[in-house]
Formats: sequence, structure tokens, C-alpha cells
Amino acid sequence: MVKAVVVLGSSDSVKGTIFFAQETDGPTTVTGNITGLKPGIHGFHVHALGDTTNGCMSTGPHFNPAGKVHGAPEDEIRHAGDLGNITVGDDGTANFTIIDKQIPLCGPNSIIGRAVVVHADPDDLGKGGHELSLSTGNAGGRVACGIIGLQG
Ligand SMILES: [Cu+2]
Ligand SMILES: [Zn+2]
Repeated sequence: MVKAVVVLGSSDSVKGTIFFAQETDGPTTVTGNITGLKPGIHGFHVHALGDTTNGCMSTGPHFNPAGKVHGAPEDEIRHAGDLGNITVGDDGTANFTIIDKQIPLCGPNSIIGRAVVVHADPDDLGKGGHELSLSTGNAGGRVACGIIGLQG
């Protein structure tokens, strides 16, 4: 079992912790609790870089080792980092579990040292017809992020 954690720390208002766990060669389970978000649907991705020197802007594009276009988590053609959307309740809190096969915690495509980003708007999953749909899902600004670090 390999475990990792993200502490969202780039925003005064948004707080949260996201845990990752993977058994050998199995899918990765992502479990998150985030507070201080606007109620509704927010894009949620793994971005390529664990660099927050310029806040969430310096975390780069969606993690995309296979060189594909943006999509939904269940799509064949997607970025590895495309984890879709999280739903925030009226109290500003999101609790979620995501199980995904494209975000390993070890091996050449490991997401350790990269970043998780929560967006201001919904991810259209590549189907919105906007010029940004096939690159970012047109998910708007980056409201919170954190670096994915190994956990013991
Ligand atoms: Cu993103
Ligand atoms: Zn993407």
C-alpha cells in the first residue's frame, strides 16, 4: 500500500485534506474533505507540477503523460489528471471518494510531487463546445491547490 496526502494551503478561505491510497498495481482511491468552497460543482484535477511559487497558477496544465485531450474520468481519451468534478453542498463543504486507474502513486506516471487543483467552475468534461473544453474543461479559475506528498 502506498499512501499520499494533499493539504490545501493556497487560499485563506478554502481548507481541506485529500488522501490517496493504492494497493500494488490497483486503482487509486481518493478521499477528500474540503470546506469554504462556493456551493455547486467544481472541476477537480491533478496538474502536472508540484510548484506553488506563483500560487495555483504555477502548477502547470492537467497531468497528461499520454498526450491526450481533456475528457471525463470515465472516458478512454482523457488526461490522466482528469478527475471530473466534486459537488459542494450548501454549507460550502465537499466530502467525496474517487476511485481511478490513471493516477498511480508509484512508477513512471506517479502523481507524487504533482498538485491537486480545485476550480471555480464546473468542468464540462470536454463536451462544452468552448475553445477551452478540450484542454481544461473550461473550469475557470484555480481556487485552491496543494502538492501531493508521500504519507507514511
Ligand atoms: Cu485543473
Ligand atoms: Zn484535463
